[in-house]
Amino acid sequence: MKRDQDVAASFKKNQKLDAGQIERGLGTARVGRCVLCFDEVDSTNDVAWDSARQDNADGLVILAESQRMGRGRLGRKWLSRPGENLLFSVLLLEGDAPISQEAITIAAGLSVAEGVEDATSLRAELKWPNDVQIGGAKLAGVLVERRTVESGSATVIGVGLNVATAPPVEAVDNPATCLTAHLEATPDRVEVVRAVLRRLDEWLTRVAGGQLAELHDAWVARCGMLHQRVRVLSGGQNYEGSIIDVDPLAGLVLIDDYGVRVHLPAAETTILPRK
Ligand code: BT5
Repeated sequence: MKRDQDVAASFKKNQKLDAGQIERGLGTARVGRCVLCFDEVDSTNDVAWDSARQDNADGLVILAESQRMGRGRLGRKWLSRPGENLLFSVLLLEGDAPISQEAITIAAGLSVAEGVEDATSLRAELKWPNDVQIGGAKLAGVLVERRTVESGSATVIGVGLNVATAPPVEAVDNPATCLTAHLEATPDRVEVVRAVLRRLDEWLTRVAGGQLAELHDAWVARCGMLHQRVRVLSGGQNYEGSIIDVDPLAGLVLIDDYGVRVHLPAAETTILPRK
C-alpha cells in the first residue's frame, strides 16, 4: 500500500504541465526554445503544424493534457487518459537541407528511450521503427510527419509516452505499459519530458553533423530484434524473413525467404504479431 507521504508526492508531481517549468534551464540549442502547454487539442501534431508558417518556430514544443484525435501511423489512434501521460510534438523547420525522415524517426525513438532512462533509471528498448518498450510492452510511440511549407521542408515529431497509465489490453493491438507500473511512485512528467527533449536536441545536432553511424550503433544496442524472424507489412505488401540491420537512411533491412535483401522504410512499415 502507498504511504500518505507517497500519495501526496505523486499527486503534487502529477499537477498540470507548466511550460515555464519545462523551458527553464533546459539547456538545449534548438528543441524547446519555446514550449506551449494546452489542456485539450485534437492532436499536438496539428497544433505544431499550425505554427509551421512562423519563421521563428523552429524547435517549438507543444504539449497537451489530452487529445480528442491523437493519431498513430497509418490511420491508427493514440489513446491516453487526460492529465496522466505525456503527449507532445516538436516542430523542426529544416529549410532546403532536411535530415532524412528515417533518421529523425529512429533518433526520436532513441531519445525517448534514453530520456526515460535518464529520468527514471528504467531501461527502455526499441522496436523498429517507432516503439519504445519496457519488458516487451509498448511504453511510447513516435509519429514523424514531414511537409513542405513556405520556408522549405518541415517535420513534426509527435510522441505519446505513458507515464501514469496505459490503455487496457482490449483497446490496443499489442500489450501496453506505463512508467508507474515499473516504479514505486509516479515520476514527475516535467522531468521526463525535459530529459527526452535534451536527448532529442543532442541527437538532432549529431545527426545534422553526420553522426549516422553513432545513431545506428546506439539504436541497435537497444533493439532486441536483430536476426529475429518477422512478418512485416510494408506499402500494402507482406514480407517474411530475418532482420539483418536497421539503417538510419534505408529503414529496416530484411533478408526474405528467397535470400533477397529488402529495404523497408519506417513510415509505411509495420511489424506484424507472430502467428
Ligand atoms: C505510434 O503509432 O505509436 C505513434 C503514436 C504517436 C502519438 C503521439 S501523441 C502526441 C502526438 N500527437 C498525435 O496525434 N500523435 C502523436 P503506431 O505505431 O501506429 O501505433 C498505434 C497503435 O498503438 C494503436 O493502434 C494501438 O494499438 C496502440 N496504442 C494506442 N495508444 C497506445 C498507448 N497509449 N500505449 C500503447 N499503445 C497504444
